[in-house]
Amino acid sequence: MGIRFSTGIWVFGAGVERFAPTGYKAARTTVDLIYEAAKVEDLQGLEFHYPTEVNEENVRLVRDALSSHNIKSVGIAPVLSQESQWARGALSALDEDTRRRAVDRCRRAVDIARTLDAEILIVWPGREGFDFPLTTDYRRLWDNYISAIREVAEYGSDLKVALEYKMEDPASYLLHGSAARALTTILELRSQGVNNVGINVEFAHAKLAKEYVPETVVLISRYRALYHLHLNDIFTEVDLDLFPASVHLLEFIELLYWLHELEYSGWYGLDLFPRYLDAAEMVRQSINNIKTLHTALERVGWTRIRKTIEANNPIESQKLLREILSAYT
Ligand SMILES: [Mn+2]
Repeated sequence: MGIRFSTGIWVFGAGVERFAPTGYKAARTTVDLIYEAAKVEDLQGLEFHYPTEVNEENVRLVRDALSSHNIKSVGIAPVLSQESQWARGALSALDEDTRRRAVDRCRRAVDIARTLDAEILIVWPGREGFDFPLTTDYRRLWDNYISAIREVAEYGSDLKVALEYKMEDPASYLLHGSAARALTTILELRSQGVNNVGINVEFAHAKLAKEYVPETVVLISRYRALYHLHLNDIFTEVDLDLFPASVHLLEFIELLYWLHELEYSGWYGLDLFPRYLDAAEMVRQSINNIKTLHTALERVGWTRIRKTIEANNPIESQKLLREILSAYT
């Protein structure tokens, strides 16, 4: 099958959310969480936030724990939203001191990524936007944001910088609300000679942007910018990181087809929120959902699916969907 699965170490954490401010479970050290993650048979990679989950103090312990469990460090995500210092923006902040601190946070995250041999810097620009109308010079906001991403990408020139877009929350309005908006930043930076910025597509965030995710990954791949995936699912408007394919099953089937067709060779990252569930079991079931769907597609045959799509016949496509579902056993 050749799919490499990773997930965030935060998936194994206490599960703090706005309606459970102390979490659903006890807090544990990152090394203990790695031990927990290692129980998931098909998990080959982990992602970490800097500095909350990995930092200068524990990075060697984390590296040793990963290597003793034969798990790869995939990506580091600098924390740029969950602290009061970023309330008014981080990389795009109109306050220059704040913006310098945000760039510095990313540079340190790059250093940690190098120590752990991680290939991706995940930038989730959750505060890069604004909260209220008539408060912001949008020209300065965009200038600040793009020049900060440029600085980070140049510092981390040996890494892939993956922007994770989302419409809103925590900021009321985010600059990168959709794949196309993130692509404008990527293309602008390329015109300045910066070629290591791409996208981390989170399934639920794409749904919030009213995107059809199979088409979205094709658009992004057109620009060779599909750097990473955060697979999960969502009912309607609240981002609760559900089991992948548990709501949008048919869309997920087509997504897996296109990732194969595009020869996507990156990680299949899982961004999940187990809440009160056992985290290892949620990751295990998520991987099984994806593997089983992938096997169903294989059984039907990639060529057969490609030919049906090429035929551009909606009636035949419905027959194909049922064929894939009956292969899904
Ligand atoms: Mn995510």
